[in-house]
Amino acid sequence: MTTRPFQSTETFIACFQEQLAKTYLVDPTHSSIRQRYNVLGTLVKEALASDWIKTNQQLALGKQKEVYYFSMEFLMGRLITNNINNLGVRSIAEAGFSKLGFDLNEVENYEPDPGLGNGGLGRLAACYLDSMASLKVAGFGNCIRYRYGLFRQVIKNGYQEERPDNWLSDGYVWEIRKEEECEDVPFFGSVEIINGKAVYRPSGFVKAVPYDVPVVGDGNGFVTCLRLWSAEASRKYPKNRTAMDYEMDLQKLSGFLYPDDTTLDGKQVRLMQQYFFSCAGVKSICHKHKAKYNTLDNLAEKVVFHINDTHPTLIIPELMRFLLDDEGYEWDQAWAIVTHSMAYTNHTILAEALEKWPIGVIQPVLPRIYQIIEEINQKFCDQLRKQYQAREELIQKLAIIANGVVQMAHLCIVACYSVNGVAKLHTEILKTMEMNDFYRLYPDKFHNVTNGINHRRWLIHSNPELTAILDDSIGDSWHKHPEDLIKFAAYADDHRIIDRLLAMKKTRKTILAERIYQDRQFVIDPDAIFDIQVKRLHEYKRQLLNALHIMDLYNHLKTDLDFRKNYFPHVFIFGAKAAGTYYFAKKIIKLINTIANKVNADSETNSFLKVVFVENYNVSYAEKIMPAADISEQISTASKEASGTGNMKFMMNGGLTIGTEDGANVEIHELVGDDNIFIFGMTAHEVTNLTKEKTYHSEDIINTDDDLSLVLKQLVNGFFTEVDSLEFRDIYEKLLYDDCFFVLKDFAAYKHAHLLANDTYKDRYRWGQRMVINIANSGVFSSDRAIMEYVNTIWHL
Ligand code: NBG
Repeated sequence: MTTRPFQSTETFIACFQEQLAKTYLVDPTHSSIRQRYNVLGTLVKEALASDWIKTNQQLALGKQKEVYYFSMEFLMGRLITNNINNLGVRSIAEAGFSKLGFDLNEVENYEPDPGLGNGGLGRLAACYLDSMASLKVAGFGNCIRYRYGLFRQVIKNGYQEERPDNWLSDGYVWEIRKEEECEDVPFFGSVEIINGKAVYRPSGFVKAVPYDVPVVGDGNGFVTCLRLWSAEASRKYPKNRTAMDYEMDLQKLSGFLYPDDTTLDGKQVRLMQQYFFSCAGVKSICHKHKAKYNTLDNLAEKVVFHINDTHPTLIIPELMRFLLDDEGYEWDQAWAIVTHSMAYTNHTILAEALEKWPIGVIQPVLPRIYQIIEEINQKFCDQLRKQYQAREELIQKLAIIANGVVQMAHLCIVACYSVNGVAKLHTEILKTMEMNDFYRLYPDKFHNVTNGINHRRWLIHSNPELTAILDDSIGDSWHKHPEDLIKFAAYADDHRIIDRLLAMKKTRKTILAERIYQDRQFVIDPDAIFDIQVKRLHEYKRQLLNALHIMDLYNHLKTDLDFRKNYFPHVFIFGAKAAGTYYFAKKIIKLINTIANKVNADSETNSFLKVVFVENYNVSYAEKIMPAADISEQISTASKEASGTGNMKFMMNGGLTIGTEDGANVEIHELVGDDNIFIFGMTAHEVTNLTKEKTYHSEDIINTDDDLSLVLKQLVNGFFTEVDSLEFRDIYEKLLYDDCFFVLKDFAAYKHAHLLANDTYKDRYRWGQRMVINIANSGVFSSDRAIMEYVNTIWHL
């Protein structure tokens, strides 16, 4: 194309027409939304190409340090809006489309929302990539190009059903296949020792093909990328597989994203996926580095490998393998490079999420890698014995390999120069409890970087109404310096601003209500309180507490007229996917939908109380939901939620939190003070102690709380006429006999927090003041701040 499409409205229209004709042989009036989307995407990609090339050239010349962020998940959301905005071409695209009679929003909404992640961890990685590009930090993502993302959720008869997320069905306009940069990844086979050197003979290879997706910085001409690896047939074909079997293996390797519960089923495939992208990523970084510097001696000076949770841990032994076997380094030299270039972030203390690979699984699949892990372990244990005079008992506890399993977190802590938690409380728990022995061994390795969210996506793009209020009051410096949002605190007594904030909330609630109506043909009133809990479905997140509380509210509304008089109408909104094999979580979805059917159908109370479960909650749905909440539910059992990031998104959009002292809620609480958040329930300390003491019996609570006792009975006594009375028996029994997340223990406190919120909301002006305080203090939760902390305290770029 000779003309630059985004020079003017005219050039845009001309280029658009030309491209449309070239690709699809249609003129604009006969084009479909799909065609318009693909053509617009192509023009935007062309527009960012020169910046992308320039950035790569600068980085090649500049020889600055780079960071490679390895993560099994990147929940990028739609990129078109981001790219158009960050390139600064929105006004031209908008004007051009309006002349052509098209709706830009409609076309933007056509983009598939790739579900390459489960939840917070994957979305965090995406926010971090955006911040890196926007702050001109040379950072790149590494992940798998899953053919199918996390399932698409359908609710049928109140139950979750999982459908394939076929996000690549029509191609992906942003990606660029880099055939020239493929890497072979070996699997299985045997290792021989020849002249004291290990020689690995894999039984076969898989070709890893990189697809690069650009990540465009905010108006700064800087473009980095997310590299997605796809598995294809290698020329070095495994001898013992038929073509058909081999094709099946490949499909599994980059076929599906695993949901975040780890069942034994499919463990080997998951491990192979982890090695697949770890190996390809490490090799390609090393090859690039060698081409640039002619040596790997200075790798640790120029490269940081960041390990996002333990899933990419295998980059540690893989880099060792590469240096030892392919490059001929001695162990100590190689180990020095590895241990000076790797950093690890821990995202959970939940035992079931801390990865442990049975030796019987890892050794046959990755024989050479397993050998290297064994040697690392051996040397580490020897060092504990000699240098620290550690007792055998402690050595057993800290060992990387013990009781027949490889503990990936231990490997990370031993090999990485930095280990960080994702919120102050979480890091404290790591240091004083979960990883205390390691902390005493390596106190200097431990850091905290509280998570952050990308304020460009979660405020500027998702909430233009609030953005306008902020720009009019405090100017727009906060777009580049989100910490400037604090200036907004000066408006806490400004009636005009508070009126505008309340109007903004109403607008955003109306927009969400329309979306919900489109999806579920269900009407909700934007004048009611929107009380929202959206996140993965997990017992520790306690959607069940929320559900039981709604049942209790309903009982009161039915029987207590005074209560009804005092109750401000509420709409409770849920959004959550449960892992397909997580039986209990799926039951909770069914319960929420059953409660919804019951209360929504009751004409006596449904002007006060409605319940909606939105289907297929994902990033683009979240963009509509986050700005629309009056109340944000962050009610995990204290100590269990490492940070949470939804809590920050709601806060930034003026939602007030009902929450436990958990994860980043603690820091939100510190910032806004007691009056501007509704904190309730047990503290992390209390949870830990009570768990240890084993003295908690939920029956004792039920026996003294008639309301709660009634709610529990209703789970099983035919109260829900649409289901069999056995439907929720398991929930009932779990609560009664094994309430390990203290749902019932926190029930009364939760109820009280809700009453307080209800009363507070009635004074709309005071509520608006609280919104101001929350918004003003949310700047520190920008991912720009988090990335700068990584840059300064961990990556040292
Ligand atoms: C999740 C935590 C959240 C946290 C995100 C991002 C995993 C393993 N962990 O609390 O549960 O906000 O990580 O750090 O998904």
